[in-house]
Amino acid sequence: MITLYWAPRSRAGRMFWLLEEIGQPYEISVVDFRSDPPVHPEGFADASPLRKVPAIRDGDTALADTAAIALYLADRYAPGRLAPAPDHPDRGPFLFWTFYSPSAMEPAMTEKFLQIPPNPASYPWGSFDRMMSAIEDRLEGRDWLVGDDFTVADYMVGGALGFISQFNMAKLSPRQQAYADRCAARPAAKAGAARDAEETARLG
Ligand SMILES: N[C@@H](CCC(=O)N[C@@H](CS)C(=O)NCC(=O)O)C(=O)O
Repeated sequence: MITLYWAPRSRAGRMFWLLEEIGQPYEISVVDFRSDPPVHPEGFADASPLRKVPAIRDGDTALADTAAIALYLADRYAPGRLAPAPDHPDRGPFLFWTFYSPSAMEPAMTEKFLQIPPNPASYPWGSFDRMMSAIEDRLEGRDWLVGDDFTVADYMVGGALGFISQFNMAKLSPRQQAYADRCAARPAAKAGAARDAEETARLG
């Protein structure tokens, strides 16, 4: 059984969507990083060296970070469905877009949120605007980032676009908005959001 280390009102909430896409049974273990001292359940520190959620444990395997977890679960439980096989021509772009979220989107979102002056040639993520333009270009004539179907690359990028919109960091272009809506309309995304809200309400 997969254990999800989860905290309310955190990035771990989006993990329910992924677990619903995967379709494997899972349980949750609650992390309270807002209390002083924080409450870290058994096994959490081992799974998440930075003590960040989300993290998971799956048998003898434990790891953290949304993108790493997404790739691990897709390769293990939905190969060929949520992740192209290692020898498939789409695998390269799939890896690029799966890790575009932690490598470019998250830092660019921080730049935007903290109003750090852009320095595109020096910052590894370019700039917020360059990061968004690359998504705009990639989505031209495509429903999904790689191939003809949803993969965990879309889970990562579509989910991050959802955050950008939800926290009013920027207005999405019509193409980006349609794509983010397409991702959010997936039954697993809706079921995951409902489960996150339910678990959050349960904690009060
Ligand atoms: N890149 C990471 C970011 C994880 C992250 O920032 N988690 C925050 C909650 S949204 C956290 O665990 N903060 C608690 C802490 O740092 O003590 C991911 O997507 O998994």
